[in-house]
Amino acid sequence: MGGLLHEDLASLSDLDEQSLLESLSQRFKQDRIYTYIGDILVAINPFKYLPFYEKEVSERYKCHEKTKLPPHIFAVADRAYQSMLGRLSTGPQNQCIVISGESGAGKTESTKLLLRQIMELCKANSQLEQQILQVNPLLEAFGNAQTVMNDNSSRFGKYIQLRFHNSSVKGAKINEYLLEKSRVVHQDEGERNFHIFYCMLAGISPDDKEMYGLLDPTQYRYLNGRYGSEDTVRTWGEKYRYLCNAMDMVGFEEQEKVDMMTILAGILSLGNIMFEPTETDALKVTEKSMGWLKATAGQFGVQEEELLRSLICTLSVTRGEAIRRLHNQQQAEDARDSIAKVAYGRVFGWIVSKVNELLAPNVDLDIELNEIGILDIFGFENFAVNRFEQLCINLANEQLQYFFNHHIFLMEQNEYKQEGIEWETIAFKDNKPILDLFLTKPIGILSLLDEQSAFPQASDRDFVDKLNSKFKSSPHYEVVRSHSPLFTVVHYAGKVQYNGGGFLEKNRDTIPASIRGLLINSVTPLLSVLFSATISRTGTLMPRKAKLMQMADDNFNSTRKQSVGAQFKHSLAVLMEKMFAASPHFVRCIKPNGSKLPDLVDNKMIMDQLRYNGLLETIRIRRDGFSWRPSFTEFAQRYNILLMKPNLPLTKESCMSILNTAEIHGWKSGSSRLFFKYWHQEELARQLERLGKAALVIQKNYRALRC
Ligand code: AD9
Ligand code: MG
Repeated sequence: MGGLLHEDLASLSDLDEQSLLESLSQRFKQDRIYTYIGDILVAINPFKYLPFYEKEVSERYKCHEKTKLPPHIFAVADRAYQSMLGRLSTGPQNQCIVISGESGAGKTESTKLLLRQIMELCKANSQLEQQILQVNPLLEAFGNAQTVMNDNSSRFGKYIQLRFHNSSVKGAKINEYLLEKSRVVHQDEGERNFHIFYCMLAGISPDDKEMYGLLDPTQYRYLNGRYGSEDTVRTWGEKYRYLCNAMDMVGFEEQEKVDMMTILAGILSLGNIMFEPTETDALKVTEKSMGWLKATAGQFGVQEEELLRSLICTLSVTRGEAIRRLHNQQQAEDARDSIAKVAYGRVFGWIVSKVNELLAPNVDLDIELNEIGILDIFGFENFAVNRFEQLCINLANEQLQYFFNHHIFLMEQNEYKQEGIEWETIAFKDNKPILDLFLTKPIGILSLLDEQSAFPQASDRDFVDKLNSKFKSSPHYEVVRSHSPLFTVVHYAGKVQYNGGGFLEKNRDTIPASIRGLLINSVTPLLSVLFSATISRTGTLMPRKAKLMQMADDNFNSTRKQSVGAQFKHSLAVLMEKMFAASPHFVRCIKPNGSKLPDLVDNKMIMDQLRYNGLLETIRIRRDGFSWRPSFTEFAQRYNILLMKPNLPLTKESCMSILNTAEIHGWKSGSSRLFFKYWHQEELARQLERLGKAALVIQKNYRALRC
């Protein structure tokens, strides 16, 4: 079949944009959603169930030769695992799998498949592996939501680090990035709140519903008064039961689950509190929402009067004197929403730290662990209205594209130059200038945002005016003439118009002292702990509370004073450092259409993605280039066995003898290293394996003879 010929696009001698598009869409129409570009996997989202992931398929892809089976995400898992163990190159090494693509392209599904297959590769069916697999549904319930681009859109980024000793998994760590907290209080047309709210309301038993004080879902303003069809509700209910099970398996305690659900119920009630003016300057809670105030106070475990006070006024202390400032209606609503956002955000952060505590490797400190990291962030987004969250999400995608470019184009071509390899430079779209537009100090977008956020009187308009004056001549920035604080960034993946409204507030993300004080005093242990980060650890806390407290401290203390933008920038830098220190594997996810439908190809949409992902250039560099570049020492050390001479000097000459014996062709030699095609590594691995098998047979015969 024609499609089969194109399983590896880097093997084609001549390819232009149009034939690339045709190759991919032909394959897609035959349900061949996976295609290689050398060692890079391209995955097109099928939006339908395909019988590709069954046990039998998973078995077939274990320790397989890539060229003998069709392209598959399981092959990426296998390669990362074998490389981590040092079976494909010199010695065990940390690996990272980088999955990219726009919102709804299939990153999270790919992550789950990778995780599942890596756990299969570890073989043993231990409790730890089961726990690791349960983490995803748990995080998805709290961190994913329906958007117009994806029904299960990740509203946070995650980097999962799987830790191994030899071939078995010893633990895992989740790093989370920037949960979109604002979704708790507001969702745009056609979107929903985080899954957990709907699942909880659909799946909870009538008794528990009463215990948590939950009412009819359509009553809640934070859910937009919308719920779901009978079928959807049934699915949510099933998900909730599954989730409770997952929490048990991961190791959450009963009381912790109860506390968590009570806080979520409190958030829903809080959202229904509305305000109206009184005859004096003060506000009061409307008659209709008195019941909600009472319910919230009960669910949050705080005094009703105290809750009311923190909503309708702010207390500040200036020169030892307490000053009370009354809120207007907008400020009261903002205070209400900020309690909801901060409470939800902290519950999420706590879940992640709890998971990390439960899955931490339980091994001696001197045992060396190797790692496979899997990065699944929120994909590139361009909505009708794009806010601060989209700016951060798109910045993360810009950073990832840079990481890809750096590895595939920059590093590789620099090495050709340094090592004197003859090479015709392949141009690629370098997005470094866009990254600089965001990150340069002191005049990048994030620095200017921080500068403006430091002035209490500054407005979002002032911020956008500042951007306009600084960047009006940048090719990656466009001034928008409007009364609203709008501006446009020309991203690697297209132009996005942002609405600067709310940027300063979201970037500051401060919790008024009175709100923190209110929640610290909660009688719900979990809530109190989540807000006690500043209390001394030697306080008179109960042991359980003290433990929770320490986790909360670790999670929040270090980053408390930084702005959201600065924190995000820092966490991206830390992530990049980790990723640059590992061997990367790339999965490029492509979205075939904007309607989330199976068997539908929108050629323009795919072409746009091929272009901004730089896939044509990637094919060229993988076809003509040398993606495996071991030093002479590394190479001789690993493959001297092919000459049956373990004490061979680690020199260029030894490498040449090995390559001669192995009859490998098409490689080049530089001044300090060798340059191989991506498939050479597998060819050599095959020869080593054959040799290993032969050695085993000899051993067996020898033993048989002795008997
Ligand atoms: V976002 O940036 O988090 O908004 P993702 O993560 O890239 O996005 P996701 O993996 O959530 O997208 O995929 C979107 C939907 O496509 C899933 O909910 C599935 O319904 C569908 N999908 C994705 N990959 C597959 C697949 N391999 N097989 C079947 C798939 N369906
Ligand atoms: Mg996702």
